[in-house]
Amino acid sequence: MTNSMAIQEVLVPDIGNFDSVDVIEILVKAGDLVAKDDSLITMESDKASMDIPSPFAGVVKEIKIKVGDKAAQGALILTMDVNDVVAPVAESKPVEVAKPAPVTVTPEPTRPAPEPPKPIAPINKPDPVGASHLASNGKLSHASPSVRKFARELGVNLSLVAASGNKNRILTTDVQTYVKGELAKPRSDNMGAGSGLTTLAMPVIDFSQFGEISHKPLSRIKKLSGTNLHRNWVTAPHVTQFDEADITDLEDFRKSMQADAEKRGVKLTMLAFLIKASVNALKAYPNFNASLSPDGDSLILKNYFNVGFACDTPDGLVVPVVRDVHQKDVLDIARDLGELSAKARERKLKIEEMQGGCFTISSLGGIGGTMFTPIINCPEVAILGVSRSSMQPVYDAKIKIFEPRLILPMSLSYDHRVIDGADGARFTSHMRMMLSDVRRLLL
Ligand code: CAO
Repeated sequence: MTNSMAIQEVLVPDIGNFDSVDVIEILVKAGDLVAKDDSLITMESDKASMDIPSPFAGVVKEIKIKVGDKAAQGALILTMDVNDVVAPVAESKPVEVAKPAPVTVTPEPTRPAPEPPKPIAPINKPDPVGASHLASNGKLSHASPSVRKFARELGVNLSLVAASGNKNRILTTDVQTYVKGELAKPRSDNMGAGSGLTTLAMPVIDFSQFGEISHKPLSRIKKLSGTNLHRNWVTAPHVTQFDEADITDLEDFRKSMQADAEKRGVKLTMLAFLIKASVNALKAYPNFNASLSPDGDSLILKNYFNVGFACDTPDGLVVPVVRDVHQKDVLDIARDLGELSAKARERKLKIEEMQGGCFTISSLGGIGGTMFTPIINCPEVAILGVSRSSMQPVYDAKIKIFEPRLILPMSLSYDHRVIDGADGARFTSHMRMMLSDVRRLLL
């Protein structure tokens, strides 16, 4: 049926055994010049998707259907001004899945019989309703159901794909080219939603061209800790606050207690005092004894005080945790340190002995170095690094003299999302105060 000699109605053709099918995409708009067989809309049932081709060449007058409608055979899709380029189909044919039925052209402008849609492709997941495939040039991009399916499977947005086919049609090879191009681009690492981090791909270099090489596989611990350290490094914005503590008196005290501790089978190390002092500082600055909630909206404050310590083992770095430090004296802490370190080196640490930490200390004092920037053991929010203490001249203003004092370098890295710089400096000042005054520390 025609509204005038030039205006033709385009109806949903025979679409096979489907009563009512979703319209998932409108591929043309009013004013578009379409050729016969150009896709007009895409329909999708729960089993198949199909493009409905234009039975005529002409100019689209009015779209009579919209995305989200359900339509059956005979439903009006659009009207088209065909002027004198009418090419209606002679007879209605059922849908053929593999190939469209041949079209017979008659010169009379009769109501077009439904034409078979393009081959049916099984569906994966429809694109978001209403998401027209507008190409970068602003025109609608066309693709067969099989190409759309292919793109959906790969998660490719067809509007971003350059079409090389006839009449701006996107071909399978166009989708492949697009994917190859995207893969070759600098990689966006999976570092949490919205991280926005883009890193250059590491170049693959054959080092043997420069000299002799050999391969050494990474230990399981090294692989695991490497992945965690990398995540923590890129997730938490780190700031490292450096400070120094005068531990002259503390070291004298430790040495004076050493023999007594040994009798009890304990090696009284500086680390035990550091752990004790850190809990005092965590109590004074509770935001350090916290974790950021997963949604990033709040702080989870902890009323327990478990302190982890980085332990160097032949297999790599592990972090055993001394539990309930606030309920322990320095000797208890030193005993725990000795036992946990021994277990770590003998690979006998249990998982639960490495869990539940609130704060971590990484001591390189026994090895060397002046300062370093430790990586936070997330989801903790801070870590204290200590380096090798050394005798330094310290000016005593009261007696106007330089005195040799044992100075311990400290490096506190904190998560700047949680801790402000002022609190970072307050925390290390508190540590300095505790470590320089044994009485306070042991109270
Ligand atoms: N300054 C100077 N000397 C120090 C010191 C310091 N800050 N800390 C420790 N020492 C000395 C000790 O007095 C001891 O000397 P003696 O043998 O003469 O008594 C010696 O260094 C070795 O100490 P230790 O290793 O027995 O004990 P510790 O408490 O210092 O360390 C542990 C224990 C488990 C922390 C350590 O063995 C370790 O594994 N450290 C490496 C941690 C690490 O790898 N951190 C980096 C992680 S990446 O962020």
